[in-house]
Amino acid sequence: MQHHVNMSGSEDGDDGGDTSVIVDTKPKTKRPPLYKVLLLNDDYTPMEFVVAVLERFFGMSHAQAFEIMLTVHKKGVAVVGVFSHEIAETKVAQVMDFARRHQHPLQCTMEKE
Ligand code: TYC
Repeated sequence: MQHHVNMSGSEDGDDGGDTSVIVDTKPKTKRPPLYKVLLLNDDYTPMEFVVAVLERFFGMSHAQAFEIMLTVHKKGVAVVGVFSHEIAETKVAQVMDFARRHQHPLQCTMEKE
């Protein structure tokens, strides 16, 4: 805990000497910002490939992965996870590299939550 000493002279109005007031300040811890990892729909990437991506890189069960894949297919985009900046960057790079190697146009991006 940090203390600020407020030494009042003319403002302390007690006609005596200066008084010291100790004011406690909030101990400000700072949580790191979180980032959403987004998967985007396209017309060419096979559904089963997207399911495999969600299982492999996001630890989803087959049922969970199929559900999220369908959400992306129908809505155009879905959040597939929320991570620290470094982990989110790694996930995006892994997915983009995996898609490129298989010659699928699948897009994965991140944005601050
Ligand atoms: N729309 C694709 C299809 O019909 C499937 C798909 C789903 C592609 C999700 C990308 O992120 C995606 N084959």
